[in-house]
Amino acid sequence: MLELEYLKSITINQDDALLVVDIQNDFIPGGALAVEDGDLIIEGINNVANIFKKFSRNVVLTQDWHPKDHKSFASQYPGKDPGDEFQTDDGSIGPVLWPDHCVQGTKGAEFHVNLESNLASIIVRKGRNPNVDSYSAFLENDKKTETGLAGYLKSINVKRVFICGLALDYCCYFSAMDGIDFGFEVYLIVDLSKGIDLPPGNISKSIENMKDKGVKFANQDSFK
Ligand code: VGL
Ligand code: ZN
Repeated sequence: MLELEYLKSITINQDDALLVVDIQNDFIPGGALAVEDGDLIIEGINNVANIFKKFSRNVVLTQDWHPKDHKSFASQYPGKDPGDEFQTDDGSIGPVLWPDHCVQGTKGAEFHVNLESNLASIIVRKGRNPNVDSYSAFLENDKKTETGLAGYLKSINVKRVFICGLALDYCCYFSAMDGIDFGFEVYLIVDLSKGIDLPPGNISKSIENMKDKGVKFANQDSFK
């Protein structure tokens, strides 16, 4: 694994926001698109979210929120299986297909019961267009359609965005990369994020790309 430098003693203020990505039943062991050890980060996320609640009040939750016929689901293509490589020309869907997950209004789409979702100041629901996936909390996968989060954060003067959650190499990763493009100072809280690693090696590749992009790295003890 890549050697990373972790920032220490980060003091949270009103220019900061915490972005908690997709802590939903379907991404937790037992769910449709389970991320290994996804349940183990929830307590730490709550702790950090309470620090943000106190010193910045800006806690953003994202919720993957697909219609039941979403085109990222392998079930939409006869003969295809979850994990199969598949990409539309404009990148709206892919690079792989997923099992049906986080369908609007289902148990799998709900936040995990242990997540203190009452701490949220705003909840961003993404992946609502059946033809376009949205890994990033800022931009859908067509790389054109904004979710509105960047504008919201700018309007309340947020400069630094701290990202944690699921999955490290998809929604956390694309949120971090887009966050930089939108002009934020972006931190990934590494030990409060877990990845899917599909295709294999994807987690280290994502971390490498984030580092090159200027994303900084923290862990849960950085805030104490
Ligand atoms: C995610 C794959 C499909 C994520 C969402 O939250 O990282 N990954 N939908
Ligand atoms: Zn999804």
